Amino acid sequence: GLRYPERLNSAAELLDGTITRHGGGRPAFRGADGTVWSYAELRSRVDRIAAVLTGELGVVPGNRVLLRGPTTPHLAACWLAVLKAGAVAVTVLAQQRAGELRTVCEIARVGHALCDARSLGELAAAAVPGLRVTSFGGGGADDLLTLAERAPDRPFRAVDTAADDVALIAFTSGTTGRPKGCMHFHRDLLAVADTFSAEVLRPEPGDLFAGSPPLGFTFGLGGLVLFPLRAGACSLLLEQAGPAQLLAAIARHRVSVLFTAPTAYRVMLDELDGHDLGSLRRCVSAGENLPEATWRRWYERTGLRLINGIGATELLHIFIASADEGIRPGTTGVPVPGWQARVVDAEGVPVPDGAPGWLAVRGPVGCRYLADPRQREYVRGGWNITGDTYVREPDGWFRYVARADDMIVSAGYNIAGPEVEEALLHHPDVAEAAVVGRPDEFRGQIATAYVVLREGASAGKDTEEALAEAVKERLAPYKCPRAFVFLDALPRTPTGKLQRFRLRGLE
Ligand code: 3SK
Repeated sequence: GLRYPERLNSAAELLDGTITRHGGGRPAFRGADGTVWSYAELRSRVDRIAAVLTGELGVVPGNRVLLRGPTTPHLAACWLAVLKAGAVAVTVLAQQRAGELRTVCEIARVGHALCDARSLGELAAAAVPGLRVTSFGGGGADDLLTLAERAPDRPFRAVDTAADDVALIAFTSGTTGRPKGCMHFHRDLLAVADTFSAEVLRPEPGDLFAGSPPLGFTFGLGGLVLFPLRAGACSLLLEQAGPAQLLAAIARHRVSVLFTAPTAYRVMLDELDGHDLGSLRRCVSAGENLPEATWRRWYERTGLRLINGIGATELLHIFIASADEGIRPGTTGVPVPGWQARVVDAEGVPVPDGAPGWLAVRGPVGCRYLADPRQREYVRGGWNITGDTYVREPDGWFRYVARADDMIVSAGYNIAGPEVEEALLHHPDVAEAAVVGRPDEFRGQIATAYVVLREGASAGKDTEEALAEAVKERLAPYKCPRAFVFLDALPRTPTGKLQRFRLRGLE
C-alpha cells in the first residue's frame, strides 16, 4: 500500500522532493508563448509567491484561496504557492459566471482570490462579501507577480501540514443542482500520481505532457501538474487547448503524453492530415466514456493505444483504466493498482458478473463533500458509489453501461444510451451522437438520437434510415432510435461532459 509520512506538504514534495530526486535544471513548465521554467526557477517563483501570500496578503494556514484563470505556468505556480503556504486551493473553471463563483465562495468560505488579470470581470461582478482579490499578470505595483519579483529570492519553508490536512477543494461541475465541493488532502494529491500515473501511465522525466482539461477540473490538475511534477517531467500549459491547437502544439513542442476527452480525439481524427504526431507516446482519454469505434480509429491512424480511464472529482482522478497490449477496446479496464472496484445493487450487495449494477469503488482517495448531506448518497458502507452503471466481466474487466440515470426504459426494455451512441459512431457520416429517452404516450419513453453529422453528409430521411440500419446491424432492433434529430453541436458542460438533461428538455 501507499505510505506517506504523517507530516506532508504535497507542494513541497512535488517541488523540493522532485528537485532532490532529479535536480533543478530540467524543464518543469512550458507556456504556449515559448516560456520555459526549469524546476529551480519554478521553485523560486513559487517560494516568492508563497512569501507574498503569507506576508503582505495575510494568508494563514487553512485559509481557502480561490484560483481563477486560463491554464498558464503562472496559474500553476500560484496553485503550488497556496499549498506550500498551508492554505487550501479552491479551483474553478474560467467559464464560470458571477453567480456560480459567488456560490463556490459561499460554500467554501473563500477569503482570498488569486485571479489572472484577464479573468477579473466575472469575479468582480460576483461581488463576494469580504473577498480579497489579488490579480496576476496585468502589471502594476499591486500585481501579485510584481510583488513576488520584489520579494527576496530565498527558500520559503513550506508550512508543516499534516498528510490529512485539506489541500484542495474541487467543485463538481454539476450538470444539475447546487455544486458540491470535494475536499482532498495533501496525501491524496500524491496518491493519484502514485497510483494511476505511476502504475498505468508510467511517465519518464523526459516526457512532455499537454492536454485540454483546465486546472479547475481535477482531470487537468492531475494530468498537467501533479503527474508531470511527481515524475520530474515537463508540462506544456496551453491557454487555448481545443483539438486544432492540440494538434499544432504536439508537433511544435514534441508533446509525448496527451490528456483529453473522447470528443477531442474524434475531432482530431478528422483533422490529422499534415500534422506530425510522431512524438506522442501515451494518450489518455477520460471525462466521458470512450466508444470502441473511437479507440479503433485512433489506433488505426496513429498506431497508439488510447489509455481509457474513468475518474471522478470526488475521487480526484482515474481509478479504473488499462494500458498497452492488455487493453480490451470497448471496456474501461481494471481497477488501478491500489484501488478496488465492484458492481453492486441498490442495497450495496455485489451483483453476479455480467449483470449491470452500480459501480462501487474504494482506494487511497475517498469522497468528502464539504458540508453537504449528499455525502450519504455517495459513500455507502465504505464504498464510493459513482453514479455509473457498469458490468464486471467474469475475468475482472469493467465495461461501462451508462450513467445510472441515462437508462432509457421503452416499452419495458432497458436501453443504455451510450451503447446506441457507440453503434451510431461506427457510421461514417456521424461525428457525434447522444441518445436519450423522450416521453412517449405508448412506450413510456422512446430512444431519440441527437446526431451531429460530418461535413458533407446531409440530414434527411435517407440518412435517418441509413443510421437506423447501422444500429440494427450491431444491436437488437428494440434499441434502434425511433426518432432522429440533427444538430450542429451537442450541449456540453465547460469540462466537456454531455448535458443529456438539456437534450431531454428539447422537443
Ligand atoms: O470527471 C471525470 O470524468 C474525471 C476523469 C478523470 C479524472 C478526473 C475526473 C474528475
